[in-house]
Amino acid sequence: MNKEDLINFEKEIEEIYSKGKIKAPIHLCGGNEEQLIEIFKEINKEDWIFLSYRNHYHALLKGLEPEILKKKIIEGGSMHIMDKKNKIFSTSIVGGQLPIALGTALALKRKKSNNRVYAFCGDMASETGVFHEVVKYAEGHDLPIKFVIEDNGLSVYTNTELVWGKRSKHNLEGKISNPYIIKYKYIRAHPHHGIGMWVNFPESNIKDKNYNKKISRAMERLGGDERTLFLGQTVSVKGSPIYQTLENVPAEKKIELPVMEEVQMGMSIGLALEGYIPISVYPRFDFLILATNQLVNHLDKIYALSCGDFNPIVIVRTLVGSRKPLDVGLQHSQDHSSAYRKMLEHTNLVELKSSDRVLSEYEKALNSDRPSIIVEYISKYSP
Ligand SMILES: Cc1ncc(C[n+]2csc(CCOP(=O)(O)OP(=O)(O)O)c2C)c(N)n1
Repeated sequence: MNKEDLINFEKEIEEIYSKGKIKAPIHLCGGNEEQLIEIFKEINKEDWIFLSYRNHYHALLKGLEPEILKKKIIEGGSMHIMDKKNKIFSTSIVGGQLPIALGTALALKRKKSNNRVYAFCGDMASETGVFHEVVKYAEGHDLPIKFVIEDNGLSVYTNTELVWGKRSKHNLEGKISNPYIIKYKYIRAHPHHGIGMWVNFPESNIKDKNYNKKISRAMERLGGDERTLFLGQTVSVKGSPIYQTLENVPAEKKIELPVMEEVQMGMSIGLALEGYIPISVYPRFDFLILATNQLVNHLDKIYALSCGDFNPIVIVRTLVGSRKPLDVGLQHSQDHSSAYRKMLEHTNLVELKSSDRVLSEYEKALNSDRPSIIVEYISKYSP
């Protein structure tokens, strides 16, 4: 596959997507042909590649036949292209590929194989705790793995450097000389996902036109309480549905966070110990799973563990992605409400299935003497 082949492949995908024929998110690689072709020169047929949701060029350069890839994309599998023959693994959970890549590298070493592992990830993923653990282990055990950081400076709409505060630049620069790491400038010629134009699906089934309007009103109401703070991904950067619901919340109450779901839950508890009521936002229930340790072992149990001395009130807001007409896939659309109800004893969980209960449920959560999880449904959001 040369530069032109890659560009033509993506042009065709863009064209199909623009007609509403791919009912799932796609992430385009356009603009990065030369950089990726260069990196793939050292990757052999028998090596493994581990990827994120943005994987089309990588899969093609690894050897996946364009027709097979096209079919997978049209069927809605773009965010998790997998192929055993070509040793391609990808996931739409940020950083999810990294520990799996590490395990495969360990297996190759134990088998005395000459094959290697290449794990690709974004610059935000490269700043997460899991990245540091995985690189440290790989270095410490001389594993046959390389990490390729695709540095576009952004995490969806969030500026990776700014969101970590003043030490971020130092961290990123420190990685350049590491022999386990390849880092290159990734040009974002397209938006994070999609093609930069709104695609209408004729079978759109939004019935509850007031749903997100009421959520915005509820957020405004919570924002008016002096104890509240709002934290999470995309709470203060334009572009996401979450941001839209928080537009009327004062800017100084919103704390934009890096991708660090478990830390976010712990921070929310810590803020609550000092009397704040954090509204801790998780854009998908599937990402809240990463915060389950702090949620189940701490937030839910601190009241009992401290014999009622501490009673942190946190309002967790999470969203279930849609399956129809846009299907965001198995890693972005799961509703784990019943499983969480089984795990939680002290925390209320509310599934907001219709707009009539939006205001009252958020009001209840604000005045409750327990933490709350409020589950919203993206399929009910109007554009
Ligand atoms: C665990 C998890 N948290 C949040 C998201 C939402 N999300 C999807 S892509 C992305 C951006 C990650 O940034 P980076 O690692 O720099 O990747 P890139 O900008 O190259 O896509 C985020 C936050 C997710 N998919 N998984």
